[in-house]
Formats: sequence, structure tokens, C-alpha cells
Amino acid sequence: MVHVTPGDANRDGHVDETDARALASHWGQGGMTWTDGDFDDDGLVGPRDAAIMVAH
Ligand SMILES: [Ca+2]
Ligand SMILES: [Ca+2]
Repeated sequence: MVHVTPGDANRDGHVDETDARALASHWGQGGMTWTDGDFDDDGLVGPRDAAIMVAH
């Protein structure tokens, strides 16, 4: 899976609160069809993904 911008969960080109909400709504999930919040590709949406989002 290719992410144009790490941290851009909905791929609109901007890392903002909308992406933060998307990540939060999928917090702790893994193996789901929605994996755009999994920026470090460890299969789970969690703190490391949040850190990557914050960094951008
Ligand atoms: Ca976005
Ligand atoms: Ca992850």
C-alpha cells in the first residue's frame, strides 16, 4: 500500500484533524479493510501511527 503523505489518513493531501478523527475511530483495530490509519504497516492502528501523524 502506498501512502502519498504519511499521516494523511483520507488521502486529501493534508494532515489535519479529519485524519486524526479517522485514526481515532479505528484505534486498536487490525486486519480490517480500512488500514489507512496504519502508517507504520504493523497491522494495527495505535500510538506509533499517531506519532507518525503528529510528525506530519
Ligand atoms: Ca487528510
Ligand atoms: Ca500501525
